[in-house]
Amino acid sequence: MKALKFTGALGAMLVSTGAWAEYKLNMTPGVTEFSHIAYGLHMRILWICVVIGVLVFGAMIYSMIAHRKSKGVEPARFSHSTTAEIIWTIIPILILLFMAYPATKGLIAMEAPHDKPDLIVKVTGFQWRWRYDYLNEDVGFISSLDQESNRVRQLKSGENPGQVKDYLLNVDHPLVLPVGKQVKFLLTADDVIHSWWVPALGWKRDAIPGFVNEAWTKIEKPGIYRGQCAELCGRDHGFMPIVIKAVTPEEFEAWVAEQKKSAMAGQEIQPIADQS
Ligand SMILES: [Cu+2]
Repeated sequence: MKALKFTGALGAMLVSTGAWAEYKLNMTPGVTEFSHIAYGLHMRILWICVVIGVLVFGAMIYSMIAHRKSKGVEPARFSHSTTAEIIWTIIPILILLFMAYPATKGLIAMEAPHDKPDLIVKVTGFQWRWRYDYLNEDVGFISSLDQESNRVRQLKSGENPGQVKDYLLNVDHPLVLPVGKQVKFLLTADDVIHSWWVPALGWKRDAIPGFVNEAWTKIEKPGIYRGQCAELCGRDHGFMPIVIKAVTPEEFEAWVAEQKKSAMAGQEIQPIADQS
């Protein structure tokens, strides 16, 4: 009876397409040139592994079946083969070069884009929030976990947290960036090591006190891109998400103007309208 129930539940899970719609097995391709490089490398190496797996397991299974003892096959008795050793040294070297060349090219491109930056954003990690400063715009603010996630995370287990949208992945003030513009990030921290990671951008950089790390991005399409601190930085490490709101250059200009106005009036920085 138990087994029947289990099979039924498993069957229900498999046919409930709603659950599958959100379920992605593969890495996401992201929205920048660098994320496409990372995705391309990931796919290239995956297929190399698939081909190697098929060849190696194919040869093993074939050998086990075709050369089995019950068929009266006698094992060969040689102990050394120079030809085999040369082959199994050269082929892996070629495979490694085939993987290393595009990987190195991609890393070099990520380190030094040719264009000049249109915008420089300084990212500072704190326990446990991020500060963003738009260096050429004189705009800056702190971005913390959104209030609703913060309230719900402090409930005792067993209490019903309700439905919090983007639980622990939402912030009060997202980092607003223009699409199609070359953005340079300067990353540092004020207390311990943090790491700024938005998967859709295709890279992750440590934010280290006393150091300034650099990273670049050029976002291709408007949208909300979420990430998290990726360095275990203390008790509330899991509660310092990152949200990027990528908007058109015109919307960005308007947002910057608004921030400057409210900063001049001594008001708090206003979050951009909605985050959905
Ligand atoms: Cu952190």
